[in-house]
Amino acid sequence: MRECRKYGSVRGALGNQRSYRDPFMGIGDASLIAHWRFDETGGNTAYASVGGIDGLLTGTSIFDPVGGILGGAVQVDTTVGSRVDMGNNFMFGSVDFSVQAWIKTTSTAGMMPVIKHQGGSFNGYFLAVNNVGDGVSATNCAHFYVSDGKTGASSTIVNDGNWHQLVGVYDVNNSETRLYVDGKLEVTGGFNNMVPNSQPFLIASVGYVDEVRIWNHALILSEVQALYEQTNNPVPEPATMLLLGSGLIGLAGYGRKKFFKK
Ligand SMILES: [Ca+2]
Repeated sequence: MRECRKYGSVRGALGNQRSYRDPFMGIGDASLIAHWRFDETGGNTAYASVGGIDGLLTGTSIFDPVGGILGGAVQVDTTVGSRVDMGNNFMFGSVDFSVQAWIKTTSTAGMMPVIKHQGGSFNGYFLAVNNVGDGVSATNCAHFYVSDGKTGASSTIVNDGNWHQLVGVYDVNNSETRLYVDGKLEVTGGFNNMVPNSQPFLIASVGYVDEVRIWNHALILSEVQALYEQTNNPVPEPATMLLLGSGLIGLAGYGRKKFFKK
């Protein structure tokens, strides 16, 4: 795994096209309050599979039906003002919550794959990549911000063109913010009370974004790890399940490896 500012070996690509059934049943279901899959094949609406708040693609934002970590993804470029806009929703008080976005980018521009924030003062929250002017030096890395309680930069480089899972956690009981990258806890940071705003909840990245989720719960390591692992190893498809019963799983696995190899 590459680390920020060290430039070691490069993570293998996870592959672009995946056929899957929902692999997440049971992980944080009770506290999942929003989920966008970005599996649409066209149009300007990102339908919520949980939560009922759809997103509007603005500017040059476009769906890529086969480009996601699971199924399709949305491609956005906040440097030209193109985003996905969920409206003035998901403004929380000082209560536990967690947000996830999977991203794929090679950009060094400051970006917020998830943002609910008014510029110019301490308020709201965002997941950020690169430097976004909040005092965290995070070139090539990610961090999480909640009303100026913020983690430092991740150790993992997240703009290397591979898919990365980012999860930001606001944990009131432990008075901390946390950032997980690719199923691992990377940075624990400071805590402030939430300062509300009336800004829209946006996907404001540069590149691909998939599997954006919000929970009204402070996810713990085992939950984040399970989400990461099950995204990389989706539940076997029905055809594979049949092969399981006939002892041909090795052959199916071989075929799958060939299919996903880049
Ligand atoms: Ca997807």
